[in-house]
Amino acid sequence: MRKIPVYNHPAAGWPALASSARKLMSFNAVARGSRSVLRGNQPEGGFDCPGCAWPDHKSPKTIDMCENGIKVVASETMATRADADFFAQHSLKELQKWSGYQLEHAGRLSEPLRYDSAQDRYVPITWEEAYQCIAQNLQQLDNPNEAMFYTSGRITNEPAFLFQLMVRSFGTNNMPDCSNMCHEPTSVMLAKQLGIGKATVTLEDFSRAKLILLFGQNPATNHPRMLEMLAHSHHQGCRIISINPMREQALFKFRNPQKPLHMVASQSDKMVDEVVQIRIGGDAALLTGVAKWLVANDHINTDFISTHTAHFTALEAWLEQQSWADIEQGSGIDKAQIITLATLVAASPATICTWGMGITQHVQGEDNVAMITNLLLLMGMIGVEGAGASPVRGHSNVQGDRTMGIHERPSQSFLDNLEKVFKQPMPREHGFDVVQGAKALIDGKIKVFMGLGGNYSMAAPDCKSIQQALTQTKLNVFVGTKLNETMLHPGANNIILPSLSRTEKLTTAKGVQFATIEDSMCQIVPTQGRLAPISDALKSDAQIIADIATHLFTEDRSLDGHIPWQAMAEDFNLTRDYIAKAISGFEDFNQRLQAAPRGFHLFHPARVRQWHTKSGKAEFVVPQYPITYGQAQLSDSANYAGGTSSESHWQLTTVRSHDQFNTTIFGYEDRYRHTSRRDVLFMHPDEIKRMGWQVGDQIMVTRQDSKQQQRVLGPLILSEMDIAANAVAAYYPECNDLIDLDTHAPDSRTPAYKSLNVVLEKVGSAAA
Ligand SMILES: Nc1nc2c(c(=O)[nH]1)N[C@H]1C(S)=C(S)[C@@H](COP(=O)(O)OP(=O)(O)OC[C@H]3O[C@@H](n4cnc5c(=O)[nH]c(N)nc54)[C@H](O)[C@@H]3O)O[C@H]1N2
Ligand SMILES: Nc1nc2c(c(=O)[nH]1)N[C@H]1C(S)=C(S)[C@@H](COP(=O)(O)OP(=O)(O)OC[C@H]3O[C@@H](n4cnc5c(=O)[nH]c(N)nc54)[C@H](O)[C@@H]3O)O[C@H]1N2
Ligand SMILES: [Mo]
Repeated sequence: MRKIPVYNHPAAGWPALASSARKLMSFNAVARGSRSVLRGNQPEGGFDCPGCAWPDHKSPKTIDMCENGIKVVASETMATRADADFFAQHSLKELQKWSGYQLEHAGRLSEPLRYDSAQDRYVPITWEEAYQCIAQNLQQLDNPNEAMFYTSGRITNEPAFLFQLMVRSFGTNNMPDCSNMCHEPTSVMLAKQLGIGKATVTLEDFSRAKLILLFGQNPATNHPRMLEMLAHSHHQGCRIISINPMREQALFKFRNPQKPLHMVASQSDKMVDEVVQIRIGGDAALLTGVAKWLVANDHINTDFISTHTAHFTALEAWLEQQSWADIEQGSGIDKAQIITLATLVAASPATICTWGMGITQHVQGEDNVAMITNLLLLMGMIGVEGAGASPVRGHSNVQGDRTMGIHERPSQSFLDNLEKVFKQPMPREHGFDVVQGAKALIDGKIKVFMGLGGNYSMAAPDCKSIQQALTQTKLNVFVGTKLNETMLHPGANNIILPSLSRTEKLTTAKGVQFATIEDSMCQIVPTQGRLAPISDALKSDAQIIADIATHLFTEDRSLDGHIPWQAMAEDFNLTRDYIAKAISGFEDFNQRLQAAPRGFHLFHPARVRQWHTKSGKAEFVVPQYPITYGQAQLSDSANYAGGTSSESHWQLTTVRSHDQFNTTIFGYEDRYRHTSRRDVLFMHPDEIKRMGWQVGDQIMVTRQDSKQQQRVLGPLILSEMDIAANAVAAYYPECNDLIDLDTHAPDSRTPAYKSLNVVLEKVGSAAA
């Protein structure tokens, strides 16, 4: 086997600090950015990092920020502005050709803008004109369901609460959000199995765990502060195993910026002990093998199962039917290795399963989550110290936005409460999620699109069709901090509203406001920006929503009358008092924050073994898809038109580089994967050799979608990576047009971004 270039250096450490410093400089953010970094994730009076949703480590003496958090802050705090002068210089036609990197570096949006088709440019507009245009267009719709309101998970709780209230007061539940593309299979399955769709662990559990199974996650890049926790757990004697088609090199050694010896004497902590290098989409098959062995060999917790669970016999019967041949084929792992893993699970008194997008973004995403939960239930690992389910959320407040009611399928009891508190009817019909909304947009059924943050058309599948559909609407409204691709496809009217970022100070007539977020482990944390806003023209997300509501709900429509929009935007304590009345679990919200300025943990029934499920017990669930699903799809795809030999059929997974935050591209360097470009296709060196190809070759990627249409990307440049056989990887979002709107998990409808069957064809050689 050929040697793959490995990243032998520890993760984090000096290269990370150097990279952060470079980033602050490249963003023209040194003074503003460095001041704000010192206040990031600090217990009192600072802001919660707008990066990922990993909880704060609460050590008051240290700076609890990571390299990639600093990049996000640098991006927010940059002094350059994409202002009227900028837009006067660049037509939309020109900007449409810009890369994500260029758009990101154009600077902060700093005044309200509307698109002027005569000049093909964005031009300034007053806030008042913008609000009137929005209110008029919404009021003129035949039906509120002709409007759609997207949210991205950066938005803090208070504006999120106001947003869902405004949208529902208008009369629709059309509220797709980034969760639909992210941890929706987790939310759906955990709710079904445990009664609540959230992590059952806290950080303290990580200190006590004896075994951590890390599924489909790359924390060194996406949750770097988690490395510190993993290193700590490892130091306490915990075994950590990564289940991933890739050997993510940065998971092996960690240089902790908080430890002086690591920085000056080149020491490092160890983290992951082993990698189970499964096939793409092979997780449910692997877990089936583990569960089958545990049940067959009586290594399960029968007391817990009989007291706390339902449907064990159905799972047991199903496990019996699964053959080891299918398990091996589906997972790509041989029986002996699966038994070794099962033995570790059997011996562990405290097991945490933690997971990311490698689990959820598959057609079998819900099955994967179900099998993880099944494993924890078989072992009685819910509601005990050091154990449990730890889905690691993406955006810093994606979990909180959901809790606040950003949901296209709200529960009836949530709506009942809103009606009681605000004394007006709320729409009951389910709204559109991301893929349904995109289809409705493409079918011309959506006349007004509004995005509160995010970059909908790049994050979703079928980007080009969505962008084309956006040009057919009556109005698109974007509330954002930075220019992005979705803003460049104007409908009849197109408005950009610049919002205050999380690091900036929010001062209202009622004084300086702080907001709150909910992290991945149900901790409600206050966040307060300190920096002077980049422009006086900015408004907070909450103020923008309140202003739209005030213009929208005129006497004629008289939907309003009971909701003090302006007062809530000016005084977040008042908003929190309403949240306390409307959302269960938030009783005495303000008082609890006063008593615990660092925040508080939301009650989590499954942690105390209360099961708010259909059966009143924790539920085992049998997977819906055959465990060989991914492999069967792959061999089906061998019949593609365009495929020349079975060897050219691959599964493609799409991942984040070390230098991006979702669709925001900070730079081109993926340090841990040895590349400084984004148009790469990663493949194992043995596979490159098998194909007779070379590193640097140009490869076209073709995918036949569910409507038998060919989607083509490339050429991409072949690059080496230690990745499973038959698997290739490339970067999101450049790949997103390969993905169609029909390839998704069945209930959550999360697109299968992580398992795409593709045909590869060499179109040019390295030397050329
Ligand atoms: N710096 C930075 N931080 C971020 C983000 C960012 O873009 N940049 N994004 C935020 C968001 S919104 C999210 S959701 C999270 C995402 O955090 P992650 O979930 O870590 O993100 P991904 O890069 O999508 O990759 C997940 C991992 O899944 C693996 N994988 C692919 N297919 C499979 C499979 O079939 N099975 C298994 N077991 N593994 C597989 C890949 O090899 C990769 O290691 O990070 C958040 N934090
Ligand atoms: N192929 C592929 N596609 C994927 C994924 C994948 O792994 N592979 N991952 C999916 C996942 S997990 C997610 S979460 C989605 C992400 O989808 P989104 O959340 O839609 O995307 P982002 O790139 O995070 O959005 C960035 C934009 O948000 C705006 N913004 C930033 N901060 C603020 C703020 O404080 N206020 C306001 N109003 N706006 C702000 C800025 O204008 C910025 O341009 O992508 C999904 N798409
Ligand atoms: Mo995400």
